[in-house]
Amino acid sequence: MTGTILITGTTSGFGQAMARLFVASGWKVVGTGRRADRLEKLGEELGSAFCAAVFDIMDEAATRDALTGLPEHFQDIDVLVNNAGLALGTASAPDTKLSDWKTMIDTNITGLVTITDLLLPKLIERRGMIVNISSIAANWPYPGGNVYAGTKAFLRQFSLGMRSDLHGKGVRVTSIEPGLCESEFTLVRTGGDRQSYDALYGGANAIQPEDIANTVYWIATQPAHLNINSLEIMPVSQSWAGWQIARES
Ligand code: 8X3
Repeated sequence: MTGTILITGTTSGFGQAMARLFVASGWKVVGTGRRADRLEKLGEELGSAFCAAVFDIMDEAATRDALTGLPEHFQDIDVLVNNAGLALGTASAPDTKLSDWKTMIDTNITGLVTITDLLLPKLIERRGMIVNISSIAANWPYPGGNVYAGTKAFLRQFSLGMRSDLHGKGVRVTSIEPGLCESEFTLVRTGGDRQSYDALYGGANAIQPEDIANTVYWIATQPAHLNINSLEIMPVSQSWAGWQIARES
């Protein structure tokens, strides 16, 4: 089974790995992002099955223009992968910046909802699929997760709600909730701090972007009568710790 897939955030990490895998598997891929140079390079690598759409997902008008401006043979989108998103910092709530919180909400929620809304008529027409990249942070609170985790919980619940709203229309919706994954995502989260990045991943044998690409590919190629509602994935090295208790003495 092949088709046309639009993947947001293909300039690095999960998105780039997905673009490579889907093109290699015979799909047409629309890859989006803000960094034109990176998309251009990916386009050179992947050839004519890849179409770069450069825009900022936080800009509604730019998103609309980019979608309407897609070449005709990339317009019939069967699968939307909402992959673009970010975490800014792991500080405790009193030590975070409100501007960082708003950037995460604008990107992870407002941007995602906007592109989903714009593509919905096409996805309904084509009995398509939406795959939302959430996080284990949606399901399990941890210190420093605060707004990032909140955005990912929104995403998981939005996915399930969309399934209900699209009942009977043949559109499939999935929330994927990955845990510790080695990608540029964490370098963004640490503000480019390579030492923290290395300390986090050292010996952890974390999830790789290709693992998530394989998962999305598996979901996208399930028979049309099956819907994967949600899928939580961790590396074997990651598990839960106990409750924290603030004692009075
Ligand atoms: C981020 C994964 O493990 O840092 O979505 O919460 S984790």
